[in-house]
Amino acid sequence: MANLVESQRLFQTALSLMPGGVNSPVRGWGAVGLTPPPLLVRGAGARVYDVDGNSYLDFIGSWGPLILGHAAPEVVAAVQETAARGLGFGASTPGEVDLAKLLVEAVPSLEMVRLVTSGTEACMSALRLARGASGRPRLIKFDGCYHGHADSFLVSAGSGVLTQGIPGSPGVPREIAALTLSLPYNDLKAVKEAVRRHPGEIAAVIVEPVAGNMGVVLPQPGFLEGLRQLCHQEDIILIFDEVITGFRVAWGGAQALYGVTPDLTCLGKIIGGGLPVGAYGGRRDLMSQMAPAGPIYQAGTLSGNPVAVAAGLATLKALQKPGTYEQLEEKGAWLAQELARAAARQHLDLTVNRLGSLLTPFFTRGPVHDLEDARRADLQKFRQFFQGMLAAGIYLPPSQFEAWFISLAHEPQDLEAAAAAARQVWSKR
Ligand code: KE4
Repeated sequence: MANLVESQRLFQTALSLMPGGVNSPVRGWGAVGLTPPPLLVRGAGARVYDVDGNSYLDFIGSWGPLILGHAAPEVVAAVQETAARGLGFGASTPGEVDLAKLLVEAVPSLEMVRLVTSGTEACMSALRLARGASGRPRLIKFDGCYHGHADSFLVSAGSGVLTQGIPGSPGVPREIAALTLSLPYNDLKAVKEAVRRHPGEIAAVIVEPVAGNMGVVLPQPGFLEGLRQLCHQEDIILIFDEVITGFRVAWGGAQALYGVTPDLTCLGKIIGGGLPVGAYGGRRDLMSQMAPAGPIYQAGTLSGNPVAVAAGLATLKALQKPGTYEQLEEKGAWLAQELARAAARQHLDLTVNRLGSLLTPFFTRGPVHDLEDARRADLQKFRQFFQGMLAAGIYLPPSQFEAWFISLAHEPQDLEAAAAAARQVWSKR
């Protein structure tokens, strides 16, 4: 194991100052039974460096935003140049007009868009819009999908598939949770049954068009199309949460790739290039109901912050280079295949789900099409793998139920190093 003396010291202090020593739970590494997590001080390209001087090949990429890799020169330059002119004004700026224009031109569902500062804010606001515009209270989401930490989304599936949700966290009132139905991902039949049971009460269906928060789980053929058709028939607002997939799986997101256009879309991560930017948008008749154009309220001091917008614009402009998504596809396909081959050689049960540069190796046999399948994964095997890879200098998401993010900065030798480390870890089993 790497020397983590300084991380240990700092993390002990962090533990006394911040809950679990972190500012977001997944960073606590509880799921992999390792403390301290290394405290990182620098990133460059595909690598990150911790406070003790150890370096790692990074497959988290700040949980998705850093599709260009760490400290991409064009992004750093745009941030420096913009910040030197002021860090924010609480007023409209040319940069946010440019970003809004780029998003509306790129993402099929966007006729209008509102910038916010996180994916949570984007999803929370899209839900309020759907409820405000429809006058309906209920929401359908899917088990294993995560849409940020607003109350209505922190809901576990009820006891029966079709019973109303129960609070997924203390602090979420039962009354709020009861308005959310959480159904199995890819189960269109369950959605139809839920809609039948609650006629005229469902404001929205929200879905990660490619799930990333139970590990990567792909939509089965007909699932997204079926949701689109059902929502159209029942006058339910279909929301695609593309916080992960937006500009990750394709320039126009999963909706462009699968040819299914939602009524509203939530974005985040890549559109901020590593700085705090989220966005929600969609049909003009819906978005024009948001204050101050309409009566539905949402606001934010740092929404459209010029420095964050500059990072997002620089990142998106870099992604417009020809061949970008072909490169990401090639990198993802190669690594997924090598992991599968290495596991097969060791007769290890492994299912690798992948789309483009997003992938998750599940320590299980057989397909993973929903949360129930994902939960069959052997978490002890995942934990051993994670620890072995970390010892080999490969920094993976510290949970079986997260996605690996490959960036344009991951060179073939970096992917080979990760594959070689996996072969090594599995040969020692
Ligand atoms: P943020 O509020 O964390 O910016 O976005 C919430 C969110 C919304 N929708 C999707 C599909 C998301 O994946 C996320 C956040 N993703 C997690 C990682 N799975 C962020 C990492 C964290 O929570 O620290």
